[in-house]
Amino acid sequence: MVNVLKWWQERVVYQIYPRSFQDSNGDGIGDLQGIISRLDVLKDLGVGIIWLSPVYPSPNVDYGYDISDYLDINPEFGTMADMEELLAEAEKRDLKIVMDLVINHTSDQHPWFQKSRDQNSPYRDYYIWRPGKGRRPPNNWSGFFGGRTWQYDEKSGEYYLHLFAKNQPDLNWRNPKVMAEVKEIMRFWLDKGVAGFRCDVINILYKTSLEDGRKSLILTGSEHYLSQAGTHEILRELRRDVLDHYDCFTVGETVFVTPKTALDLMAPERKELNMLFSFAHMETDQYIVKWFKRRFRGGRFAKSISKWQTALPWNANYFENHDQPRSVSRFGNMEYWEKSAKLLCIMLLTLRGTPFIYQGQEIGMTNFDFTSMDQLRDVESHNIYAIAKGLGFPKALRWRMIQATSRDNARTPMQWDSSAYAGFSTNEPWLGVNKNYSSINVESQLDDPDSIRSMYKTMIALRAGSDTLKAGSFEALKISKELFAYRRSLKGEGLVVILNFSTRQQRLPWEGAVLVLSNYERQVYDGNLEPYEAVILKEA
Ligand code: TEU
Ligand code: CA
Repeated sequence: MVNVLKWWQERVVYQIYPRSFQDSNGDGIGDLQGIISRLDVLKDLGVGIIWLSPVYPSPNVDYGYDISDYLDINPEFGTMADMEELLAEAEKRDLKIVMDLVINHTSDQHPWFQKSRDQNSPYRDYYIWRPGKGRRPPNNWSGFFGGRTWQYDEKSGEYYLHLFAKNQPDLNWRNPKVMAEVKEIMRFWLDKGVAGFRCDVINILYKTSLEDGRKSLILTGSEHYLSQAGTHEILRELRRDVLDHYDCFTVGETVFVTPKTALDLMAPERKELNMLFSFAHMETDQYIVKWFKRRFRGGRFAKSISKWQTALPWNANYFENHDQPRSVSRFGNMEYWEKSAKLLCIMLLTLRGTPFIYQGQEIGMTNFDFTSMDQLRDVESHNIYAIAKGLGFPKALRWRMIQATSRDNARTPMQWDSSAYAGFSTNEPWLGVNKNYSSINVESQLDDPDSIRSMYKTMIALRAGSDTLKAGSFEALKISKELFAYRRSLKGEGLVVILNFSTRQQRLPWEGAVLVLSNYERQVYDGNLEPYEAVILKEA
């Protein structure tokens, strides 16, 4: 069974947000040489694939997710030679590199867009330009960052569509020239030895209609572009004409998918994506939208995770990334910081599917300790703060919304050691370092067998050596408000994982099983679980 797994199913992925990972030239911005200098510590951790958030030239409105040149490297991060060195150094260590493919939109500074502003340009139809309706935009759609989705361009005399920031014009995927350009971009990177792509908001590429949408608190108009037939055709063509000609994989970032629409995007027989990130489990602690927080409950989280573990033939499992708050602050408990971080580690590495670890998660990095908006850099956070202010939300409430949810929670510099700027840089970084770097950092955990990082290293090795954890089936055994138990089984071996998502002792006896591992000092499992205890049991 296990030898039917592909290498991207066997390996663990580590996501790097290059701007905040390691600065090598003292400009306060992470870069490729910085990443190269840290490859050995990633190899030591045991990961097998590195996903780089975008490293292409970008005006940094959305810090790299607004791309102005797909075939080069952001000079802030280094040169193409540095990228080629990174690929070579990674290969020496048997580390695969995966790039971030952002093809729903470009930067408004991309030459294609600048040329398209001329109505007679051959690039006009690379984007979605429409006349307004009188003085109103072409339709009533709302955007992912809040606010409008059409920007009027004086020079062009028309509006252009942007589902994200106004500096991120949507590409027109009805245009075969766009398809041809993107195929070349993918081949360029695959020919350099890139091992695949994380595909940014990949299920919204094709807009079936530009009609007004049904009014929605979340996204007015999304029924016209979410997982449309045209998008499936695009994904199948990219797979057939490009991806299937390389030993590579794709993981789609797919918004608002259900198990059904997810299967239509990633089931092997569909020949579209190899796997995908769903958001359902990341929405169990919110009301309607992520800015309105709801008390986290392990049981709700467990129910959502279990549903997706059984709904798809393969999962891309994650608890945090560059868009999400830190998982130990959100799903764990700061009073049980170490235990709850280890519980999340044990859960992530024992679920069925490819585990994705985000930089800093392996040492229990926490949400930021900023005290005001002027310390934040994220365009989404500033947009939302301005909208909330316009709606009359009190300042304290606005700030609490941002503190709990801002993407900058995940983007503070990687905490390497207790020296100035946490060893990330020798100068003031582009975004403030969390002051807890003096106690939460890689160096203080590297050689500590009881550290969170050591638990990640142990669990990555345990998974690597276990056909059951890699290829076994998943079965939920118990889900209560604060307890989650499940079984992974393969060829008669059963591994039972029991998680206590609470600050109280819980009891769940399990006969006929021996303790494999706990995040507490324990020789045997007596059915009692300490606060935030996680145990793995092997059934006889
Ligand atoms: O994110 C798409 C997206 O939907 C996110 O905005 C998400 O909804 C939210 O931020 C987290 O719940 C992708 C990238 O991951 C994000 O960094 C980019 O800003 C966005 O696309 C536009 O490229
Ligand atoms: Ca730098």
